[in-house]
Amino acid sequence: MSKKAFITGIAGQDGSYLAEYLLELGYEVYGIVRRNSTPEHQESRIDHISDKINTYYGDLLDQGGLQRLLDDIQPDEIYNIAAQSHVRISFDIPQFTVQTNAIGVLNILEAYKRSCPNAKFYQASSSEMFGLSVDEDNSQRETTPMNPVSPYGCSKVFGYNIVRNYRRAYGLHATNGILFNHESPRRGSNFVTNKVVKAAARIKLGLQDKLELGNMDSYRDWGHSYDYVRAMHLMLQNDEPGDWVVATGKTHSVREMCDYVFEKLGLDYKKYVIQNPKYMRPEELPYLKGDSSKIRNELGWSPKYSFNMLMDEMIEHWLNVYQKIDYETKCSILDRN
Ligand code: G4F
Repeated sequence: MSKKAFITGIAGQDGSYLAEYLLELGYEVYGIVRRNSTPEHQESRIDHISDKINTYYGDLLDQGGLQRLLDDIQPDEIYNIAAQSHVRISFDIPQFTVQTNAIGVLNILEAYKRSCPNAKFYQASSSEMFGLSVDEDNSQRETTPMNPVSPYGCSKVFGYNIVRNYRRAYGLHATNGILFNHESPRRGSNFVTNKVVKAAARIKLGLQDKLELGNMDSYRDWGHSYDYVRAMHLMLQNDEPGDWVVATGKTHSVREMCDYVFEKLGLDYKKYVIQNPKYMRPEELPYLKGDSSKIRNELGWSPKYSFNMLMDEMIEHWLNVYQKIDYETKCSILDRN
């Protein structure tokens, strides 16, 4: 009999790659999507598999609704990937961020404990939890103290700790993946990698002339979402639950990323990129580089994508999208600029 997986945030970047991956492995896939007054594009990342998966409206803030679904579905594996995932926006909407990312985790843990305690549970924890902490060898790992610098980071620390608490207190197979930044062509356009790649492709094709960014001197450890959803699945195949860092072990500044992307398109980023304080954060996390030795040694995970391969895939994707647009759309984009 095939295994059943339940995914919160199934319509997001990670949810869509995870759903595809689990379908390939023969899983029955279920997931929830938040109701939105503008349905267009809300499920665009999962349109191509919509006839193979089962989606429902649901929300991490509605514990009763989550419990009813888990009662009915009785999944073998639960992946809690839904979140208010934008760090800068968490300064604008801190209460909503904490409700969703902290209380929301508690809600789904309670529903899981009551409805299907024999299932395995994955929590999307984040490298943003480390904040200002860096070990002496310039890396962050499972043992690095957590010192978050954003409402988002603080909310994720609660989620991480409550998962560990439920694991020990109730003997649940509840696991944290501490994922460093992970990107793809499906990344939301207001995260820095996709914002830069889309703009560079448009500048190359004459559809845009400037790109406004915030802090260009922060460093991130960027991997590919596809590699990271494989890690999520691996963690739940382990007999014991635990906490695992998932990272490439390489770090680049936003400036270096811009340099790579624009140069790939034959452009000099310095001619096009300007800094706008609007995109700066009230407090910045300056440096992330993950040590993922634990998951590599214990579970045999390793990434297939390098930083260059990831960026190249994103560049190719957006060049294709913008090269295909017709004359009328091109004129309207130029008007908007
Ligand atoms: O792409 P970002 O918005 O990602 P950030 O803040 O690192 O968060 C992402 O990774 C976390 C894992 O560590 C996840 F938990 C979280 O959900 C999310 O997926 O920003 C990356 C860096 C930051 O230092 C930011 O200040 O890019 C800098 N940046 C510079 N200009 C910008 C911009 N970020 C955005 N979003 N937009 C800019 O214009």
